[in-house]
Amino acid sequence: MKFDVLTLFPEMFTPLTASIIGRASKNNYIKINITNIRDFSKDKHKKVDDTPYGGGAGMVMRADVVYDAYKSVATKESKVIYLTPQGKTLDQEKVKNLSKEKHIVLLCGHYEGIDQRVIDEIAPEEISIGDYVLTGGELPAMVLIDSVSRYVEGVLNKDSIQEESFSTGLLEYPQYTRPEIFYNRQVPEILLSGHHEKIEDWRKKKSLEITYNKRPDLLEKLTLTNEEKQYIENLKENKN
Ligand code: 4FL
Repeated sequence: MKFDVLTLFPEMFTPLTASIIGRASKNNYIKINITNIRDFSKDKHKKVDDTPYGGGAGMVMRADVVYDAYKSVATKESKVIYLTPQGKTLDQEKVKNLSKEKHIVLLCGHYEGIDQRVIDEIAPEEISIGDYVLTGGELPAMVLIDSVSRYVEGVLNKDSIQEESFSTGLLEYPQYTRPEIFYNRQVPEILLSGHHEKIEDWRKKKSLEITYNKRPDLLEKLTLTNEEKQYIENLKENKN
């Protein structure tokens, strides 16, 4: 998987050299290429923005400069995404689908925005990472790269991706490690028992319980077995 990022602030992307994403890049499971939109300014002062027609505060990124940066990386094969609060909110299903792409181009806006004509011309898919305003699309682009890369072959070991609860649509069960007692709190007995089947059952129930208590909205989207539905009914009536 290759990511091309179009940004006025390439230095913001150094976090992607650390940890799992950094290793995935080094080992060539993913390729992250950062392009400075400013390199496509034809102006002797390297200007990339100008005052908005109609007046108002702030600056607008010029259509011609953004378009030339886009042209320098995009092919017919590219999935082009503009990170913007106007987009559909990124969720795990969208992340999984994007991981099937070969080439993703991420356009990051800054200042008061980008000239609408280049957005209309490129017609990128618009994606938001949540209903809040940031200083630019750079952090959202990194969030997308991180979440999508986790599904790329070789980036994670296969067990962790299958075991994780968001792939079942549920929240994670709690984890414990040494010491066995911490401030008088014992690790749940079952986890020390070595009964792998019972442990799996306990974890599944914990995932259901935590999802019901903290994010009941997530349960709406899921197809639950009758046993799972019954377990949740019992939770509601405090019968477990
Ligand atoms: C983009 C916020 C995607 C949330 C300012 C410029 C943003 C954003 N998701 N805020 N881009």
